[in-house]
Formats: sequence, structure tokens, C-alpha cells
Amino acid sequence: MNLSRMAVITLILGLLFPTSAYAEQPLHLEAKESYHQFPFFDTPTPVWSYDDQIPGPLIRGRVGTTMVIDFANRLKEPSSIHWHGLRIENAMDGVPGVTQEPVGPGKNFTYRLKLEDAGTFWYHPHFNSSEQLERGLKGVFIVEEAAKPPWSQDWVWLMDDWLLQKDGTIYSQFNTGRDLMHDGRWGNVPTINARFRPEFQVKPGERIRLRLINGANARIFSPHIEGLAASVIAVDGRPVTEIFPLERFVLSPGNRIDLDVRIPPQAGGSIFAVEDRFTRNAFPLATIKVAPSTPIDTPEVTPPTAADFIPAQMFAEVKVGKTWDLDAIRGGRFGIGWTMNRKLWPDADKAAYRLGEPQKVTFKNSSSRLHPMHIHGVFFRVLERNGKKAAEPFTRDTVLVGPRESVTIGFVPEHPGIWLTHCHIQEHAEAGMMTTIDVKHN
Ligand SMILES: [Cu+2]
Repeated sequence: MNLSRMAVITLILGLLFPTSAYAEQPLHLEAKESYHQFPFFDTPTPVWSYDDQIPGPLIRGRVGTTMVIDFANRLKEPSSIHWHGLRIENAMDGVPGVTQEPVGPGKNFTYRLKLEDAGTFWYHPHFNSSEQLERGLKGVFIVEEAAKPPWSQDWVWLMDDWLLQKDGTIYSQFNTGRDLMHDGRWGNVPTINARFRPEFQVKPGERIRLRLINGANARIFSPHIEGLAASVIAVDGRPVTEIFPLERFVLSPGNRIDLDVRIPPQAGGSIFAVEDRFTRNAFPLATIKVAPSTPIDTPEVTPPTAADFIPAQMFAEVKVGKTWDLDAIRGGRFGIGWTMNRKLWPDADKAAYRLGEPQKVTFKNSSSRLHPMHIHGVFFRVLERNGKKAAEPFTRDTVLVGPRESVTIGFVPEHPGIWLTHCHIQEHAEAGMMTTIDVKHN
């Protein structure tokens, strides 16, 4: 074969089978030291960021596609990225020591994420997490539906709180005895998208998709919008089976809800307060300000709902395969350890299941603290609380287990691999409250 003929064939092959560099535009995320300006201080606060942004860049992908993310660690310590709630290949789950090596300082790691579910997810490190998240490393990951519903706006509110000192710096003691004896590190500055009490502008008649993500280390939110009708249309990145009004929904660290919020056509010039009602004293989080203009036509939206996914009946004949008792002990790295069945991570009491077999797990909280328990790579259904049937019209990936409470969940392991299972109060997790569920092929 002469050279020119070979060149033509090479050219044709190149057109038919483009290299991956053409097929996928990788996204870059760089963890690095940076600054963030809070309104109360003269000088910016030193933080750790993705791409110099607090919160990290809002990632939007489309369901059914594969996203390639090149993570560059430019911190002075190892890190990783975990994609909270996404059901992806186990090797991409971002848990050092379980699914990958830690990404060292100056090193890169390429994540390939096949986006199976449309919804609201988020990302954060899974290394020295109580410090890395608290210093600012977190962002929201939206997976869009194939056909985007016509809401007038799609708002993403990453809720957080910061423990700031008078000089504007982040309180730099982590995993303190105080944090560990209580419900982790609660901050003194609540923020939405890293802004303190922000104001959001709307027009009368708008219908908004409002995505709330609790990215705090430990604080639990129960958001309330005074005077506006808001319905919960999705929980933890999955549409609900039945839409219900937002009333005292407990959003623990890790949890997300998507709301359908209607601004009445006659509400021109009004101001609506968004506040947190989880703690005894409610406090303001944000305001929604309606322009004094003529109303727009309210969009017709049929929020997507999911057919009954893993219905409760499916678990009727299933016995509880694992009970994890949640409690504190003396000892461990910080003097106080948080255990699952008296074991501290990595010396954990683990579970192993077969692919596709329905499972029941009970989280039994023997302590007087809060434990939002999260399982990676799976949606589960809450079946019972304290032995009584629960009837939640949705599935979750994180459930708050209250003091002395017992919560039984059901799920079907659909993705093989070793999936981390832990308390999402970062300080409890760092102090040992982690284990794994190993899902094996039949
Ligand atoms: Cu906990």
C-alpha cells in the first residue's frame, strides 16, 4: 500500500472513530487554596476551593451521558472527589482506601461519570473530610432530565454554615472534643451559596424549581418559606412518587430536596422570608423579593414523578440482614470514637450482599446524638421508625436517625463494588462512624 492511500484510510478511520478527546470534553476541577469575601470582614477569608470558587462550580450534565472530570489536587495534602448520590461505577466513587488511592498533592485523577439518574446531587472530598469540606470544598452537581421542564427559573441553593472567628478566619481546630461529644461542628454563619442572607429576585406569577442541598458538616436545616406555597417534588436526587407540601422537612447533611415554588400573580412588591426552623430559635436564611411589575404567565409544569421505585411491599418477606448499633466509645484518634457495632473505621463491621437481592438494614441509635446515615451508590426506602411502619412517598440516600431512634431501610443493590456507609456528620465519620457494603456479582 502506498503512503497516500494509507493517509486516506487513516483520515477516514479518524472521522469514523474520533479519539476520546473529541468525543468528550473533559471538565477540570482544581482543589486549591483561595480566598472568599464575607460581608462582615475587611479582609477576605482564606479558604480551600475548587477553581477559586466558593461554593465550587455548578456542574450540569445530562442524563444518559458520560461526563469526564479531570481533578487536579493543588492542596498541600491528599484529597479525592465523591459524587454524593450518583449511582456510578464503584471505581469512580472517590473514597480513598476503598475505591481509589488518595490523590496526592500535585497529582490528578480522572473521573468518568455515567449519569444514570436526573436530579440534584453534589460533590465533595472524602479525605480529611471534616476539615476539607469545612474549608470550602463542595459544589452542586445537577443532572438534567432529557427534556427540561419549563420552570421560569431553576434555583440552586447550597446551604452551609461556617465557624468564623472575629478576624474573619475559619476556626482551625477540627474534630474537637466538643464537636465529637455533640452533633459535630455547627457554625455561626449560615449561608446560601456562600452568601449570608442573600436576596433573590422574582417576578409575580413565576414558578420556580428550587433545589436545596445541605452541604454543612453537621448542621441540620428545616427550611420554611413564609407565605409561599412550596411542594416537594424530589428528595435526594430522585423524583417523589407523590408530591407533598413542604412542612418541617428535615434536611440533614447530605440531603437534598427539589421544590416547586409558585409566586402568586398578585404578589408584586412582596417580600417573602426564608428561615430555618430546625433549632428552637428560627433564624433568617434568605429573602425572596417580588418585583412590583405586572405578572408573567405562570408556566405550565408537570413536575416529573417516579413510579413507585422499590415499593415497601417488595421488602415484606425480607428479614433484617444487618443491624448497626450507633454509639460512642472512649478511644480512637480523637479520644472519643463513634462506632457502628462497637467498631471504629477502618476496623469496621462490614456487610456483603449479592447483586439484585432486596435487603433490609436497621440503624439503631443507642446514643443521644444525631446521625444522618448515608449509603453510597444506592437509593433506599425508609420502611420503619422505632418498629412502626413509615410511609415516605420517596426514596433517599441519607436518613437522619434521631437520639435512641431505630430506622429500618430497604434497598436493592444494583451496582457491584464496595460502597461506603457512614454518618454524614463529618466529625462523627472522621471519628470512626463508617463501614462498607460489598455488593458482589452472583
Ligand atoms: Cu453521626
